[in-house]
Amino acid sequence: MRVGGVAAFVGLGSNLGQPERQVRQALLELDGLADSRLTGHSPLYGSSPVGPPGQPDYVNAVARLETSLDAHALLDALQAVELSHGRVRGERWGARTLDLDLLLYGDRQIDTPDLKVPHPQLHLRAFVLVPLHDLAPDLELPGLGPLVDQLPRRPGRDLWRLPESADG
Ligand code: ROI
Repeated sequence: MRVGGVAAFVGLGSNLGQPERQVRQALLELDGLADSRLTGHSPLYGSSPVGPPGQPDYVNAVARLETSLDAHALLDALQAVELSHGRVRGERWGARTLDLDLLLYGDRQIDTPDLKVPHPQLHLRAFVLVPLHDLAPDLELPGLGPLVDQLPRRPGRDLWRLPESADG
């Protein structure tokens, strides 16, 4: 496979249907995307839901891909993976089996109706910032500056590292 291209970061989140399995399986599927290669991922985290209360805790992680897909083609590919996990687009900010957010696409800033990069909520969400920092501590966020400047000052109780899985 020839890839070469842009480093893209994808946020993974799940809080339904065995969330840890959903996220681990999605990492494998990201590695299998056309014209793309998984070049790393953060540890998995548990997190308290941001948004409407009364939904289960989430599992979150961030993956890095090297891809020669353009940003919109990558978004389409991510949505196909979400659908294969039974994702139904329902209530805004409701529970979901698998959510894949295109967080960053190289150093590009994209503002189209269906795709905004960097992801508009990225700098507000510890469940994205902390795993992104594990993976790429020196990252610059286009239009926002150094990732480290956006990190929460102290670790919150709403985000915790999950143990490595026994089966890798
Ligand atoms: N809350 C957490 N903790 N993790 C998520 O991935 C997540 N995703 C969402 C909303 C509903 C905003 N809340 C979340 O889309």
